[in-house]
Amino acid sequence: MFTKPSCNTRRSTPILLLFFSTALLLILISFYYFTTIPSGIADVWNEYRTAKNFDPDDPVNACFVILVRNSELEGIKSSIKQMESTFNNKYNYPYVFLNDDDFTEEFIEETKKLGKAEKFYGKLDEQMWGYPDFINQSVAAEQRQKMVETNVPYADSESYRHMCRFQSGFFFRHPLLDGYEYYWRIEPEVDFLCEIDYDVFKFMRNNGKKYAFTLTFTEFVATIPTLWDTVKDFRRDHPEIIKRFPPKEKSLWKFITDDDGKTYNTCHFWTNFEIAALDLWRSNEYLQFFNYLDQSGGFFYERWGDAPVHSIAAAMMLRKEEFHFFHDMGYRHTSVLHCPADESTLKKCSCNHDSFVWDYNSKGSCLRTFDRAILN
Ligand SMILES: Nc1nc2c(ncn2[C@@H]2O[C@H](COP(=O)(O)OP(=O)(O)OP(=O)(O)O)[C@@H](O)[C@H]2O)c(=O)[nH]1
Ligand SMILES: *[C@@H]1O[C@H](CO)[C@@H](O)[C@H](O)[C@H]1NC(C)=O
Ligand SMILES: [Mg+2]
Repeated sequence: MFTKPSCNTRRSTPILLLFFSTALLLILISFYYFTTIPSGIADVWNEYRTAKNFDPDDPVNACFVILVRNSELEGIKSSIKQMESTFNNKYNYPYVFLNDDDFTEEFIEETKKLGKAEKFYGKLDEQMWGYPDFINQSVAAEQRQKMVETNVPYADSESYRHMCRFQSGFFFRHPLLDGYEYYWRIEPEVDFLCEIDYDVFKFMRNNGKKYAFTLTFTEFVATIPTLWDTVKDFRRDHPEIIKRFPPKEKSLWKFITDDDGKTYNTCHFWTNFEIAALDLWRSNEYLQFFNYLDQSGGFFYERWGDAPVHSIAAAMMLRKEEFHFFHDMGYRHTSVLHCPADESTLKKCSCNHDSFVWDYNSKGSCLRTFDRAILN
């Protein structure tokens, strides 16, 4: 039976008890408050904001960056029109156009007409688009001819190799990008298929995101025979840099290797769509990594893509929570499409799941590897 507390005890005992238990509670609360690390998202975010000294509504210094040829004018007009109508007519982030050649007047005139955002046009110099002197160009030519037999795309293309090296090591150092903290890379002939009704760059900054993607893929092994060995050599030769990276289990290490680094599983983010923080690439760590790869000659003697190079570096350098998969952005490049899976997002999109949903279903996708790496 339930018994009521007796009424005949002396009055002072409960008062004293109340006093001491309240005091104990207060001591416990302040102990907890001052000694534990805040674990709620809001606390972590507040800490981050204080450290970075910004307000969530502060503007972000960000731009679109577009490497493009004059001959691709129609293709880039199409991409920009869609970017404007789905996102940028509300936010007006500027566009930076880059080219290894001079942009024609026609190109500048035609692209300036698209939307209200500011547009800037720049040319690449010899250092950003040209052979470094440590490359033996006759060896490079022989190697290109050998690669033709493997049937990989762009096996014999010189310009494609300059493009991949530029995107790996130089675009973020172009003077036109100097004032910016974040960029969104765009290519000609792509589709942006969903209405985006929030400021993507503020999302990146306010949530501490450094690298974001929509598509993942495996790489043609014939284009990167010695890339992973070179990464391993870098890790061996530069312990002082590796030491500054997050520990493997806090990084995205498992996105790029299934056997703790023995081999590269070839997973990478597709860089034709890329939203990221420029300080990732401008960091001393990345520049040393890029230079090490560059000196080995693989951009020219093989055909290393900027996608595996960026992905391997980001996977080693960033913490898991600094990555973001923009599942809500419909995006198409060539025949590969990402279309949002959830029904309410899909209402804002002009794509469907009837075909080409590579990132969810294809064996060429690494999205599941990404999910696994994030979760453990
Ligand atoms: N200015 C300039 N831009 C280039 C050159 N080569 C490639 N690009 C640009 O670099 C980007 C990637 O080149 P693409 O040829 O589309 O390569 P990709 O996306 O790997 O392959 P695709 O499947 O053919 O689209 C595009 O924005 C091109 O416009 C070049 O020689 N000069
Ligand atoms: C470049 O490679 C070619 C062919 O292998 C070789 O004959 C030549 O000596 C090399 N040039 C230099 C400067 O090393
Ligand atoms: Mg392309």
